[in-house]
Amino acid sequence: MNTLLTLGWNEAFGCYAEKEQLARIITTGQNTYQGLTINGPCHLKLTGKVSHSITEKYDLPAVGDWVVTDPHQQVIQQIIPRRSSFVRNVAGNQDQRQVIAANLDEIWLVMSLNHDLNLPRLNRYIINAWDSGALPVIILTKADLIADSTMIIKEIQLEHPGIDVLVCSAKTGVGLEDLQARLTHYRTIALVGSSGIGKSTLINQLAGRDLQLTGDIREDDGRGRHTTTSRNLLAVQHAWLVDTPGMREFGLWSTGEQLNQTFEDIAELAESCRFGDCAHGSEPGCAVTSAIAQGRLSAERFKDYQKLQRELAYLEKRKRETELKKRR
Ligand SMILES: Nc1nc2c(ncn2[C@@H]2O[C@H](COP(=O)(O)OP(=O)(O)OP(=O)(O)O)[C@@H](O)[C@H]2O)c(=O)[nH]1
Ligand SMILES: [Mg+2]
Ligand SMILES: [Zn+2]
Repeated sequence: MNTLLTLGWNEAFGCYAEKEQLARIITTGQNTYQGLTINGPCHLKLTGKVSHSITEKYDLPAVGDWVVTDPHQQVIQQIIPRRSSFVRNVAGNQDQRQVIAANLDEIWLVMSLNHDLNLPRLNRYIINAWDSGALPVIILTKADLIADSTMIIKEIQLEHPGIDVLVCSAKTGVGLEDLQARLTHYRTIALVGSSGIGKSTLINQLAGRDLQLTGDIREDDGRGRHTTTSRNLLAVQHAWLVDTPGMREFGLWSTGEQLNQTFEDIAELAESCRFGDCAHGSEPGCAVTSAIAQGRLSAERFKDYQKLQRELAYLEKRKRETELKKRR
């Protein structure tokens, strides 16, 4: 049986209802939702009131969302504000924003080491991922199909110094341990990327059993067949993985606003540093390093924060360069 903790609940959501009435959305259908509560699975519909209050797709319950149900666990009375969400802008239209998954801790941007590797597309994914409020991780699959991936990895790491790049093969098992190591603390991780790159295969490997269907890629052009057709939240080890259907295109562009919200605690600490431009290194009177020393802030979390800062600086630089080029 699940507890709120094993469902991925976090105190930071705040207190909303009796804990029996809290459900996590594990998959969505046409106007119906499958949820999971501490008492087990439930089928949910939106109440008329909630339905009427929804003006755009973005506000509909998405996989990973937390909702408040009625005592019989039949209807959704409220959607709890998301702490993060991976959003795709369909054709740049704000009304068409689609939430791929909500309340994520990490987003695995999956690409395969054969035909799929497309660095400009990777950049678009990365920007959206940072904007989600979750940490992006680059996962390169099908390592068995390439003799040597060192150069590609170097190139990606140089472009994205703030992001972990992991290489694996579901076929040989190479690199799976490093992925496994991230499946702790009932974190929620979405796998996104094109069709046929092995997202579902990877999930099955990590789970040690076939949770998801997988499909061959087409022989003529190496593209996938869109085997996975719906988004699903799956319990794998001590984490929740969201399998998603392969994407064709990806809308942009981010504002970066959500980014700092992810690390609100650190931003708040930084305000008490003696120097306004404190780099939280060896400066005297640094509130961040003293919080780490006193165990009030985990060093790991601070490392993630620093990565984010580096990545943001990089994105800013890229944006400026793009704008300069446009003006010329
Ligand atoms: N050689 C090799 N093939 C792999 C690997 N991982 C997956 N595949 C193959 O790639 C094909 C596609 O795998 P899927 O897991 O269905 O791909 P997907 O990303 O889930 O695709 P969609 O559900 O369509 O988005 C299958 O034939 C897998 O056997 C790998 O590490 N090495
Ligand atoms: Mg799939
Ligand atoms: Zn400081």
